[in-house]
This record gives sequence, structure tokens and C-alpha cells, in this order.
Amino acid sequence: MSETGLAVKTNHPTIDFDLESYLHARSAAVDRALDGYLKRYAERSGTIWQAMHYGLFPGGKRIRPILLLAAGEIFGGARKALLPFACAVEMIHGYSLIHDDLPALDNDDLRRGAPTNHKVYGEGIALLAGDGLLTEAFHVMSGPEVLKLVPAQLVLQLVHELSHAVGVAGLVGGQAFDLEAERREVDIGVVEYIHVRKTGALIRASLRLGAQVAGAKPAELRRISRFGECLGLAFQIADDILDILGETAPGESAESGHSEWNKATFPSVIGIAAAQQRLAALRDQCLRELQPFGASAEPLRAISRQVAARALTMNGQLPNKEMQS
Ligand code: GRG
Repeated sequence: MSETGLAVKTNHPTIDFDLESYLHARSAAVDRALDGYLKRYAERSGTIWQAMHYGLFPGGKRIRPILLLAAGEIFGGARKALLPFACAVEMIHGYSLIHDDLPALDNDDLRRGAPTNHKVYGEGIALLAGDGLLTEAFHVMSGPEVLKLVPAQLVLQLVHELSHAVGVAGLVGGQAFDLEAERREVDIGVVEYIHVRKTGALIRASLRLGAQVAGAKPAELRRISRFGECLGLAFQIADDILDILGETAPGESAESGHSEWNKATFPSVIGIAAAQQRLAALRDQCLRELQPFGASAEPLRAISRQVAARALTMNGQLPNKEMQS
């Protein structure tokens, strides 16, 4: 058990893994690296720089870069080589949140308990801060320092892969589909289609990038991809359940004020109990995919359990016994 008493028990009875310390250490490393990238700009007193910085600090859970690092660590990847890619996925996540909060999309006033980017800097600068972060992500991962550590051919492949995951085939396409779905009845197939793209694609890509930088073999990469697909969907279903139950994920604050029942989500379309059953099944599938990786996958195992845990409890009680595992 850790000093904090928050150690997370996982599948492997011999291992007590302190997830809280792990997340804290990785998140701090990502923060330092992100800050270092933004500080490179001589113009950093400018409004656009400040708005970009505001979009990244203070951060949220940093789950995507942590997943990237955790996947890379399974295959012995060097932190120095992984961090630029970890920062890139967080920059892209930061951009997507700034744009999503804009009046033209979700029109949110608060993000992580603080005024949204456009509330502080105005719509024009917020739009550009998002653009700046998206562009900077690809600048960072293709920079000369990275090319000293990662073969150029692989960097090109990863740029290609990440741009696909966050473009019209992934994040942007999923968001566009979601926007249009607001005006019509949707079935669970459509909801899943949206989630796989809007949330899942970047999570899956983060894991795949980490694995590839660290030299995962093709069969290992396929397993990490399947894990990423399950975790990405689980992450969104958990978020939707917590929204509907009026709770928030760790490190977040409730703020949107939108009626969660009117959105295209698993709980609004199939009900909370069925959404929880799907979430538990996805978590179990995540754990099965990690089985061959042994102790090196302990962080990903613990994260999978944590993603599901709070959304599977109501008032501290599991909603039904079958969901306990
Ligand atoms: C604007 C192109 C474009 C895309 C927007 C990210 C997104 C797509 C929309 C945000 C709204 C939303 C509920 C997305 C689902 C994914 C999700 C749960 C985002 C929040 O991610 P966390 O929980 O946030 O990792 P933190 O604050 O921890 O960084």
C-alpha cells in the first residue's frame, strides 16, 4: 500500500501499484515539457501565446500523454523520445477543447472550473490559440531534436497517423457528426460511431504513438490498438454516465449546464444500467488485451480500472453485483 493509502489493486495479486503516484509523476513530466516548448517563443508576452498557454495550464488529467508514455514504457521506450509526442497529443487535446467551448459549438463559459479561453481572450484569439496548438503539435513532433532520437521515416509515419486520427476521419469528423446529430434522433450505432471518432481516435493514437516510438512489434501494436479502441470508448461512456449522474471525473468540475439527457450518449440512448454494463465489458476487454504484457502493463491496467470505477458506482455502491470484478 502506498503512503497515501490510495494504491490500486489490479489483476495481478502480487503487485500493489500506486496509480496516484504514477499519474502525478507522469503528469508533472508532461507539464515541464509542455512549458519548455511554449517558452521557446520569443513572442511569449503576446496575447496569442498567453491564450495558448492558458489552454494548456493549468492542465486537466493529462490522460492522453500519460497513456502515450505508459504504452511506450511497456516496450522500453526512452522518456526523452516519448515526451515530444506526449506533448503533441496534449496540445491537440487542448486545441479541441478550446474550439469545442466556442459559441459556435458548445458555447461553454467554464472549462476545468475556470473561464473558457474565449471568455478571457475573445473569440478571435481563442480560435487562433486552438489553431496555434494544433499546428504546434506537428511542429514539435517533427523537430530536429526528435529526429536525433527517432528515425525520420517513423516520425513521418507518426505525423501521418496522428493527422488522420484528428482529422475528418477522426476527431474533427466525429465532432461534425455529433453537431448534426443534435438535430435528429440517433440510435446506439450512431452514438458509438461518434464516440469512436470524437474521443476514441486520439486516445487510440496516443497509445499507438507511444508503442511505435518504443519499437513495439506489429502483433504488439495490434494489441495496443485494440486496447486503445476499448479504452477510448470506455472513457467516453464513463464521462457520459458521470455527467448524467451529476458527478465528475477526478480532476474535473461540473460546468457545462447542458441537459445531458438530450445529447447523443450511451446513457441517454440505452439507459444508465445498460451503459454501465457496456462500460464494465469494455474495461474487462482492456484488461484481457494487456494480459501478455505482464507487469510492465500495470499502469495501463490500473488506468483502465480507474476510468470505469467511478461510473460503475452509485452513491458509493455498485449498481449490481455482476459488475464487480
Ligand atoms: C472542436 C475539432 C473539435 C473537437 C472537439 C474534445 C471534443 C471534440 C469535445 C469536447 C467535449 C467532450 C465531452 C468530448 C469528449 C471527450 C472528453 C471526455 C473530453 C474531456 O477530456 P478529459 O476528460 O479532459 O481528458 P481534461 O480536462 O482532463 O484534459
